[in-house]
Amino acid sequence: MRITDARVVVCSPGRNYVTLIIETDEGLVGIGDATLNGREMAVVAYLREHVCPLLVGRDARRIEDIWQYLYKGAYWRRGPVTMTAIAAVDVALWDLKGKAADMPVYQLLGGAARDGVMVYTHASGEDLAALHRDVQENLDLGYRAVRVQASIPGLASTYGVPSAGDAVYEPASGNRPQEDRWDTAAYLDFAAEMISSVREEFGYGFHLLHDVHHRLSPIEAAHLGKALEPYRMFWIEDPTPAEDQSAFRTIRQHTTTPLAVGEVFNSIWDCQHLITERLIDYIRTSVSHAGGITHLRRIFALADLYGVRSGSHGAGDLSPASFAAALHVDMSIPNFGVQEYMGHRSPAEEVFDVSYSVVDGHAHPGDAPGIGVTFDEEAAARHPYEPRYLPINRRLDGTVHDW
Ligand code: EZ4
Ligand code: CO
Repeated sequence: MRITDARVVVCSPGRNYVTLIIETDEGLVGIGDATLNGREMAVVAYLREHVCPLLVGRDARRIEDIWQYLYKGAYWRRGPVTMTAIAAVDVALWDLKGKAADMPVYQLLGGAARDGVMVYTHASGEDLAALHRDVQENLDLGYRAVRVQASIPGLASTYGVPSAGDAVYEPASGNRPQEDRWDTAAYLDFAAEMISSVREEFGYGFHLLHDVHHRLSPIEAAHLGKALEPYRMFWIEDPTPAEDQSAFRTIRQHTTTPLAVGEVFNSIWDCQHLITERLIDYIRTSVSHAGGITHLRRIFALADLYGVRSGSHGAGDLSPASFAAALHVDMSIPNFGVQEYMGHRSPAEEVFDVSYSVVDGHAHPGDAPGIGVTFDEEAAARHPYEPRYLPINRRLDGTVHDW
């Protein structure tokens, strides 16, 4: 099965997605997600200029060889742009392999290790009453795990709290990012109040998660973890910027609140010490940002050796092709923890036709061959790319703060 064409399509059906399409001489077509939120066109150029021309003529069945060729062969290794591009190729090749075998990808990965994949959903609100309404709605929909975020009193805007009824966190800001203000003290006081209010209102019959978006120092994160211990969190996510893996040792020494990190990681080397020194409980690397199914499985296999479970990133900026690929991995690994599920903003469904389903808080990839997602290029052309950035975060004195 030779690759005859590899091309990249950028579209914005509800938000921006970059999709790699690989065609073969057997008439089969595979797709992979190459979206890197706010830096989309960098991956487009990497693929178009440096990767697609190298794919044409190659044997599409040689997934591992092509992965190594693109990773080791480039000399310049790792990094979000490179690894997102390689991920898109890898997922498209797994999609093709599944189609050639007439099997869903999870069957090729060893088959179902569980009946379905527990997902966690997002609940948020401008205040605690609005957050509680959203939590109730999600529990009514059958979700068993809920991530809660609410606007921090006194700050003009809080990331992760979309305007009512919307499902996108990035403000429509055109060619420049919006600038938000951040106050760690206000956040720390409010976070404990928010989490305790949710447990008081709804009890302990579901898993409770919270995302810190890398905004605390290690000792501040330790303080938060300790403060939240009574509320039996499923995890606190991204408590501190994680390029310094040793920072987690400080947090770990002080709290039993489970820790999750890794949505911005792109390689096994970003989490080697976090895993082997048991500094975290969940590794959040995603299929589309951490080198595809091939590399993500390697990360999860390492994590399994050390009792660390998966908890892949699954926000709406990861396209339906990415979410589907994640579900195939989640279904088949022994150390699955939870899968993030934010859903996709309309009209994504015009462009991506999916075989996966989410029922009672559990997702299943479906049994269509490959990853089970088809991409409609004509529909995509109706929704052209719109530049959009993640916001910048500044402290009250104007200093640029961590994400
Ligand atoms: O900020 O996906 O857990 N989810 C998150 C997301 C991320 C975006 C970044 O592109 O933290 O909202
Ligand atoms: Co996150």
